[in-house]
Amino acid sequence: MAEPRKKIYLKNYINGTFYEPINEGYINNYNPSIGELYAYTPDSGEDDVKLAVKSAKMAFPAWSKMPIENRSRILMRIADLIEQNMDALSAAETEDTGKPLNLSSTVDIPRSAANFRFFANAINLFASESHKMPDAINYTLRQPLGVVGCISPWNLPLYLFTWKIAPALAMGNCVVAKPSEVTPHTAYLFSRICQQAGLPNGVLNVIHGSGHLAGKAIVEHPDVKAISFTGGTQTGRTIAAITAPMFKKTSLELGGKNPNIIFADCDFDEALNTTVQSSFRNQGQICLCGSRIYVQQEIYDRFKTEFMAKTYMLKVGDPRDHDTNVGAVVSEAHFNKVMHYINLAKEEGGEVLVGGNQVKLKGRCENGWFIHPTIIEGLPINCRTNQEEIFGPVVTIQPFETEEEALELANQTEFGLAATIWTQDISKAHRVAEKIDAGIVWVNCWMKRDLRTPFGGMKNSGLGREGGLEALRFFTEAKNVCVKY
Ligand code: TXE
Repeated sequence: MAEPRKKIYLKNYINGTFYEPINEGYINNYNPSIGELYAYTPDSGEDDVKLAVKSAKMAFPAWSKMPIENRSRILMRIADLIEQNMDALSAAETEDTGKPLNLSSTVDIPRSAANFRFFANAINLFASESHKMPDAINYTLRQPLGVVGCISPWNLPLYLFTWKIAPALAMGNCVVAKPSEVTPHTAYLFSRICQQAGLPNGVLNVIHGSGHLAGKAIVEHPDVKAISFTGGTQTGRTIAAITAPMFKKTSLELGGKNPNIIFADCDFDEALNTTVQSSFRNQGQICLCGSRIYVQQEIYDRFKTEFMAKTYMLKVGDPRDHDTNVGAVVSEAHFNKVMHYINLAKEEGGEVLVGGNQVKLKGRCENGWFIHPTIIEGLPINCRTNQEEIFGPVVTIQPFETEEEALELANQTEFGLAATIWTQDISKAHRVAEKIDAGIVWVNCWMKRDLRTPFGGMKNSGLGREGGLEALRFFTEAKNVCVKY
């Protein structure tokens, strides 16, 4: 009989050193594709956070004064090391999340390196404004804030963790960061990479643990000057209620319920193939996935039939297999949540066209949490299935007649993160893009990302924008200096 595999104990990274949590408590960490416990994550508390903030404060003067070229060089080294460790990081991301290895190795980990490379370059070009008056000149200093907190979710673990940390560090801040307790593994490996890259001690501190203990302690700490958060809308609301009276800078990237509007004059095949991706990539667990599909009446039947056929063809399988399209959802709790929504959709009168069921695989993954990609038809816009973020491989599909109707349907939720529009009519594309309630609109594409562009949502999808200059500015305090001559 095979020896049971030794469990991994992850550690906090504080002041350049790896520590066990002070309270010695750990959280069980499961591999969702096999349904097995495989690691223990520190269940850190306020005391660990206090140590991390203290070390970040100590590191701040030297890091913020370091010449930009030197800071940039260290960040580049981190990017290089992420690339050199691509295989190990991709394997860990897949083990932790259940996502296909062909996704972690082509999207998650390359993008994590790209985040560091992008912001390492960006600070070399960053400039602040100056405003001339007849007898004076104003210039704006963009000074780092000090210690900032970065809190990230489980769906794109290292990708979103580095998306926050890289601009914060680039602008000369020191960071206390917490990855999701559901998927902490790559953040731990990443802290080892930072140590190896020669990031000075205390500049980045990684605290593992739950949201209500470690996360809350970071948010509440008076010396943490800003919070950059990605996660659920309710958590965002809880965080905002703490940071608002403390006047902390807060950036919130929250949930979505994104419309995918497909007009009859679209490039049919492009729209169809991309819609399969935008519906089910990463098991539908991307805040940018289009979960409400609206198709113009003239092509509705054909689109529905071909979309169903392509969805049937998706291979739900072992995330390690190179031809797997859909892996496991992230946890048992999330599996139950998504299945609950599928049942709710039926109660609300929806007809399941494809999927709706758990997938039981054979062999290694027989105890994993897999859900068949699911398409539901026949639901009104105001039902819970069409209003709440399910965050799984579940979409609804519905016909519409006119542009006005499509817009009305698209905008009738409390969310406003992303939208996709499919049409060959350039005027219509611009018109709809302008009127849609979303911070990010894709026309005839999806998930095409230029890291210089503003990224974020309106309404209940968040506050503030990440990406490019927006991120660099967020992590600074603007100070205007007016000099009279
Ligand atoms: O997210 P949480 P969860 C949505 C999705 C999902 C739901 C809940 O619908 O089903 O949110 O997921 C930390 N103070 N999204 O529960 O709780 C937490 O430890 C400080 C959308 O996993 O928001 C983790 O590090 N921190 C989404 C991070 O916040 C707290 C991505 C996110 O966890 C905290 C993920 C607190 N009080 C989920 N409570 C997206 N839009 O990308 C939790 N955390």
